[in-house]
Amino acid sequence: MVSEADCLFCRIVAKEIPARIVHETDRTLAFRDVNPQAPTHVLVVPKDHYPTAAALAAADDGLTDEVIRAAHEVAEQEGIVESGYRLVFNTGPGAGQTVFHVHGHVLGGRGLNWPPG
Ligand code: DGP
Repeated sequence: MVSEADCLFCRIVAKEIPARIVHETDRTLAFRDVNPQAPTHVLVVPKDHYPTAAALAAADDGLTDEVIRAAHEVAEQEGIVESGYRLVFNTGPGAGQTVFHVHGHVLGGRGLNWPPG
């Protein structure tokens, strides 16, 4: 596994830091956001360390597809597919990314406005 010792989400993947895990595959992990912005707020990450969505996409080995599929499976589990859910990858500090291990936010369970702030 590609891991970085000082990466918070690598440490969650390694189960060194506890998280409320809701979904797991060989190459992805999904856990509840510690500061939820909606009734459902789950983070989906690749287990390997890629800092941003751009870096993950550039790897081009099918992992991007797996992360998005896992996000949809989380939405199905959470019962938010019919009402609609949002999948967000904040990419770069200017877009609000604070943890540099790529993660998709799965948000739902309430009305979601557009455009986001
Ligand atoms: P972003 O701003 O897009 O990089 O999102 C980072 C998210 O990570 C933010 O919504 C809060 C969440 N987060 C930060 N630290 C932890 C943690 O230790 N555990 C969990 N479960 N979530 C965390």
